[in-house]
Amino acid sequence: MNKEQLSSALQLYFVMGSPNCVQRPVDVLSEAIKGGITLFQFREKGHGALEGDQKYALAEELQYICRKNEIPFIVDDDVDLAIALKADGVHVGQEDEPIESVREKIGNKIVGVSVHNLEEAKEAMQADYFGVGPIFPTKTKEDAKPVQGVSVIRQIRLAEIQIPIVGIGGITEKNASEVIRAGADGVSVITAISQAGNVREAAAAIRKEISACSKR
Ligand code: 3NM
Repeated sequence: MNKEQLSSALQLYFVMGSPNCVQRPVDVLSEAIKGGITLFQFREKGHGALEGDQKYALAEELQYICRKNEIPFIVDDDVDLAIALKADGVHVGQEDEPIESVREKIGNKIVGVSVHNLEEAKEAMQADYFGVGPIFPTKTKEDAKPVQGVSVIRQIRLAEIQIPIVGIGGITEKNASEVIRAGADGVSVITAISQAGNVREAAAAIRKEISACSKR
């Protein structure tokens, strides 16, 4: 996947694991795909998260749904799982494995890195994309850094760093366009899709907002 294709795939990046769902994760993912998500990250974290064989089995099921629908499948944090599943990529945080070692293990697959300021972005120039957050208040990540709005996205763009960016944290249909206008290629969303009464409609509403103000 080249940079243009990745930028396009990042438009509506749905992130989820079983603790984020009120319905069955396979149903949530299937409905989110029908609503128009463009990329998926399996993030099995938080209270009640599956481990071991159960985590692996759920990852396989979700990857199968992604493959059938040509949605790239990214694994959060767990580089060994990403390699075992031949996932399309992996996403790592600042506290996870360093990007150099991830890159060495995973080769030319997609590597995303969470960054919270310009300095971290400059240290992670081997990344294929940056996840910048938390943009808005979120209840999903217990150890989230302080909320900073869209300012870090603007700073990275002003520094003429061209790596694709997704904003994350508290993003909904109502505020997604602000993130794109600040210079992001897309938005990463957990709760606004995974816990919506109608998952398909929630995804479609966010996708519509992004398409309306996209640079393309
Ligand atoms: N990472 P929701 S915020 C997984 O700031 C994650 O890096 C963040 O969930 C960061 O869409 C976050 O439910 C949680 O707010 C996003």
